[in-house]
Amino acid sequence: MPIPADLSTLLTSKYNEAISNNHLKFTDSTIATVKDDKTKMPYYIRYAPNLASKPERDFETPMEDKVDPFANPEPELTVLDDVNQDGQYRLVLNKFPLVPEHALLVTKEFAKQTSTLTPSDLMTSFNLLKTLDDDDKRHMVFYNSGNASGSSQDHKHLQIIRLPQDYFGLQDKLTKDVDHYIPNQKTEPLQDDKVAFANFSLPLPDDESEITEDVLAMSYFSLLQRALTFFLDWTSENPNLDRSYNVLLTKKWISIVPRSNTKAKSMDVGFNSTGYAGLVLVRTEEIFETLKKDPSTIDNLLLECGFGNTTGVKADEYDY
Ligand code: B4P
Repeated sequence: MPIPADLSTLLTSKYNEAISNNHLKFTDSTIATVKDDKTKMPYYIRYAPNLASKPERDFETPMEDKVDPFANPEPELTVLDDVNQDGQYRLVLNKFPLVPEHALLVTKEFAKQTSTLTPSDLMTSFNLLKTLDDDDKRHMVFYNSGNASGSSQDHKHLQIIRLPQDYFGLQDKLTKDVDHYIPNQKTEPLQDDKVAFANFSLPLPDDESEITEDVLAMSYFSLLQRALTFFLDWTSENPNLDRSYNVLLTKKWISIVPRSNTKAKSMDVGFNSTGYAGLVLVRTEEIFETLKKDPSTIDNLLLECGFGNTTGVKADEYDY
């Protein structure tokens, strides 16, 4: 069954209702748009002071003792109880958004956040993008997978947010005017060579009718394969590295970034997938001012939470 054509209206009315009934907590933020002259990377730095008091992610409590907010999501937050009418997914409003109408695509049955995305996860995400995007609004789906990816909930969920107006980020630049292809032994995915961190992207076919489960799955797995090479521990020097990565998807491209840490070591800044599209979240004024003054610092923070750029190096020749 297709996703309801009036999803955008449904989402807006559910969100407005949840706000007025205090079922979700919107956090105010201030935005600065900056550009790193060295990498040409544009950043949206979002400063949300009220998040400073939010508890840190809880890695101590065993999963079975944690409350799973997606097992029985609140009806007041549930936009679609059965997204495809096949018993697989719910669409739920994010209870703690910074961006209005931020929603989560959640599996009905428990699945782990570390599990790979299925063709159906990808197709459903793409169909949501197709239904929600219009001439004014563009959205991005993202998936934080693994302990170092910025994820805090263990129940499988993808997230969908509206991108800032006129946003044109790393992946947009990289895939512009490039035809869709699937990397093979001879061709690598696209990688922006100006930024310090490893990033892998592919343009999707221009003709949306060609974007099938197979196309999305092959694109995702070819990028994932590159990302996972960072976790092959040939030397056993990093026995504690677990497989963490971010997936970013729009109607035009798919991108994967392998992750080494949730938070940078040199500054108290953490990233989820959004950071690798240039959407940076900070919680203190001091850090906000520092990053605004010198946006090139952000590239280094993203590197600290990812891996070094591998442009020009074949996947089987990576040297960590
Ligand atoms: P995860 O994948 O586990 O983690 P996350 O997005 O980093 O969210 P986290 O909660 O750790 O937030 P953070 O302080 O970094 O996603 C879990 C999702 O489920 C989150 O969206 C969470 O809010 C939501 N959730 C938790 N309990 C819920 C419940 N009972 N019902 C419904 N939803 C529930 O960041 C705070 C918020 O800002 C997050 O929503 C995050 O996604 C968002 N954010 C981070 N960076 C951003 C950026 N640059 N721009 C816009 N928004 C950003």
